[in-house]
Amino acid sequence: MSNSALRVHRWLGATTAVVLALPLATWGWRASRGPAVLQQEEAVLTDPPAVPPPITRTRAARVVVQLETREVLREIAPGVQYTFWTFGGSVPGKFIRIREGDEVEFHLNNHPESRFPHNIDLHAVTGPGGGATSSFTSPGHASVFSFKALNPGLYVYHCATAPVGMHVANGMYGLILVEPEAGLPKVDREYYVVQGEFYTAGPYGQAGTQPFSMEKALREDADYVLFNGSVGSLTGDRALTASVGETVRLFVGNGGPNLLSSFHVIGEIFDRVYAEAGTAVNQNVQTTLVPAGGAAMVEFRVQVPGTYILVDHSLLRAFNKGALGMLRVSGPDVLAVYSGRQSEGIYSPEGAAVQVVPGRAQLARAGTRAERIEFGRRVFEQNCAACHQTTGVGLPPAFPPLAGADYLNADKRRAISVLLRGLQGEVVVNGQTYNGVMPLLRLEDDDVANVLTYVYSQWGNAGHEVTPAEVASVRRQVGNRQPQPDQSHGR
Ligand code: HEC
Ligand SMILES: [Cu+2]
Repeated sequence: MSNSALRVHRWLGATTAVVLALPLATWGWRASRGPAVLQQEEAVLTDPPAVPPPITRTRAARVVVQLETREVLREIAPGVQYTFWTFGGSVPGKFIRIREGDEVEFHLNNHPESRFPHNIDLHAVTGPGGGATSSFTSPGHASVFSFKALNPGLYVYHCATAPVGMHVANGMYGLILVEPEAGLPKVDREYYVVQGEFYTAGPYGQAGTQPFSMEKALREDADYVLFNGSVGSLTGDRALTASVGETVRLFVGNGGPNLLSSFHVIGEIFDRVYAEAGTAVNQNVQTTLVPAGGAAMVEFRVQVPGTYILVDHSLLRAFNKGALGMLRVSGPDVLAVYSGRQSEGIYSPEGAAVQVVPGRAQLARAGTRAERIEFGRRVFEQNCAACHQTTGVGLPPAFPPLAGADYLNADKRRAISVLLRGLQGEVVVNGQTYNGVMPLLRLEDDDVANVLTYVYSQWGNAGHEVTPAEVASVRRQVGNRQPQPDQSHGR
């Protein structure tokens, strides 16, 4: 919507219908001579590997996009749980498809059960921050901004809330396609595949709930390198499919946060690659480089039946860290092109032996101080270690220490209130000034009591016990409600 249209719109809300007849008529008259009034529609969004249908409109439209950020506990590998932060519940987030020239009204909604604020930077946006500055959204809130899609192409979007690397490492990325005015050439199948790597406290395949490891992320030492957010997301029953003779287009992205992808399909040659998802088309390509925060469109015709393996050709990532998917092509043999025996056993994941253990039992309430410390350790690993580090030493100058921290040890009620309300602005810990944002984590009273008792019991700290009753008392004082227990987050 243009600025003047926006003004009219706001004015509409505040004025009576009678007074409005005149300016509306004036605006309609101007519209008939000036830019056409755009037709409005809601964008169809899809979960990977599905892609919304091609756009058939021949004119620009005003497209409304509704995207929700959600934090979900989900399998990253068989028997291994991870709390993913997502755009729409999946990794990568929902696929958005618009057309060059469209005006997009973007709504970012942060689910009320989120623990963190989020925002979105779309590489398809021309404007500071790609939308990030206009879309910072706290849990349970929504924000809206508009942009015009000036350049066609396939673009990455991602969260850009600090610590940015952590939000992206947890899965906050996806793709938005801006179709050129003339549309893309017609193909039989389109799929959505995004690579991203994950950094977990335990090594690849270690069973149980795995927290994010900031230390490993800083070293770029990934435990998992994945297509579409989990080991096996595109294998077995979940393989992509096509029939002999069909044309396939893959919208390939790389969320990173750190690694480049050498994207390759074993047994196929890309007939066409829109390298870096730009406009230039390269032909007859074996492996295409997809940089972190970048994308590519690859197209090929499948001529021979069988299973084709999608990999990052940095091969230990493919066979040992998860970056392996499948495209199953059905149809009659075409011996003139390929005469060999069909076998599926050659290219399959090797992994580390993945053990499956029963899920962790629901936590009981702590009865003793020792239990409180034990339960608190788990809360700490899930919720605090990413920033304050497992050893509590923090990561100056971004994250203050909890180990031997004068700020923490001086005042128990103040520490409780930091957890209940978050903390921002300048704070001095052990003589060093920090000026960051500690997000509000939405923990229950028991979890706050347990985690602080754990923190106070470690690293030479004061040894205080914090009880749920004390937390409840501070909560009444600062006036915020306890979140309801739910199953959707790691505890
Ligand atoms: C996303 C990163 C992040 C997470 C997660 C986080 N914190 Fe913090 N924390 C910070 C930052 C940044 C500050 C300093 C804020 C400022 O500068 O105002 C801080 C400050 C604090 C302080 C006061 C300063 C000090 O060092 O004593 C305490 C206590 C604290 N955090 C405890 C926790 C606990 C316990 C958890 C887990 C339940 C946690 N934090 C989770 C980033 C984080
Ligand atoms: Cu985020």
